[in-house]
Amino acid sequence: MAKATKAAFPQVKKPIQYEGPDSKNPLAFKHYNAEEVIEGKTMKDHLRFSVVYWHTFRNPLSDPFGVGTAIRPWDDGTDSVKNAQNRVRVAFEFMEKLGNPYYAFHDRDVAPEGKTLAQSNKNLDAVAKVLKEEQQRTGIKLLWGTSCLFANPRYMHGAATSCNADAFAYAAAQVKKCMEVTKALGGGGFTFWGGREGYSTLWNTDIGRELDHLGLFLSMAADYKKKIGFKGQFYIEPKPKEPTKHQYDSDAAACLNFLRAYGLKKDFKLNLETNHATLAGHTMQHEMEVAGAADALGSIDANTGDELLGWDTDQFPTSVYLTAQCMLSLLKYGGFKTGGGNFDAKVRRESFEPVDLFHAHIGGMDAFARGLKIAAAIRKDGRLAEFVKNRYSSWDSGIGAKIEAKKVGFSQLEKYALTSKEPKNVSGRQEFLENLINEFI
Ligand code: XUL
Ligand code: CO
Repeated sequence: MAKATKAAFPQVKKPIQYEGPDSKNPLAFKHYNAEEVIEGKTMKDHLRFSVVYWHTFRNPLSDPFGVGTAIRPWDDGTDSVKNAQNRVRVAFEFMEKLGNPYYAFHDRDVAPEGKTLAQSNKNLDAVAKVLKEEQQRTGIKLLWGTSCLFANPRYMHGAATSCNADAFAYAAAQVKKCMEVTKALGGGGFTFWGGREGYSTLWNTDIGRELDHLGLFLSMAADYKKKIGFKGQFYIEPKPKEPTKHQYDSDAAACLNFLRAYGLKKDFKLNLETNHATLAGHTMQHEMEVAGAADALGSIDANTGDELLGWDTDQFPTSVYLTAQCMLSLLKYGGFKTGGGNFDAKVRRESFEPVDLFHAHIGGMDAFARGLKIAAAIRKDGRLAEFVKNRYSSWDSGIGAKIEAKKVGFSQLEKYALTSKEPKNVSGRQEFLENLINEFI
């Protein structure tokens, strides 16, 4: 099959260019300069931007109060494999013009679900064939694949944590197939977002049994990964609620506890999403620091919520404070290895034209590029890191060093405290540090 016959984005004739901070062109990058080197690596390699198939190419822009508004002239409105294959050509035209090196998908966003599992698998193979062709034509790679284990009514009680063992089995078969396809497409990872792995009421729920089942499901996935020699990274994506009232993978700390309890820590890293962090009552910086400190910072779903709306609005990130925080934490923990900056974000219902998709992604990429430059400048300046290092200096020698080296216990510490002066604290200098950060933003 050839490329999509008619250009889907006629307003965008050539790839989006970097024009610098003074440009007024809405279809140009002001800060994202792919080949610019920062801390020894190009922006492209630092940020590893990825476009999500589900929002960018499948979201009709409906909300609970109204139908979808998105105008997507290339879509024939059917659930046919042919339409899905044509959409792949359009998606790659978009990404080629945007200049993102990666994309991510759910099995059911790229290919339609059939009447049977066998038919769904066949549909997925037929679309994956076109995905592969387009990947080869453009050099755009799959950041990660994932299975949609939450949309079909069979998963109303969850997938791995369903009360229905048949739903668990179906989900396992679906993940097996999607992992095979992800491997065939050279995917760099596979994500597990527990869409309905949680509960709506505790009156009907056996939490212990459900968690054991989730542990079993993910162990089987890890076994199968080894069996087929899939080398991609597994991720769990925390989210505390929505669609369920409580999801087991509620935040980074809950996921880490779960992974440790079920012996899965070695097999998984976390894919953190800003809007999920805020739904959990955390900042993204908090989530990234918790994951980073546990050597589990894998990838990020780069979006943002709205302070005044309480739900998962999945907006494109535009706050430079947010992106600077993200990039500081990311650089601190060594940057992305397999992961990337995955725009799990959708345009607003009112932004219904195809060109809005470009504005949205360009804005997100520029915001992250600025965040990267700011983070690198803060690191080069060194005062922040120096302050934190000094703040803990009592642990570098004397009694602190002895505690860290496990050379003393409570008895020796009591003796030390009895013979020492009252502990002398110094200021945390929060305001001083906030001002320091603002010097760079
Ligand atoms: C849902 C969400 C998902 C995952 C992939 O809130 O973020 O799209 O990223 O299943
Ligand atoms: Co996400």
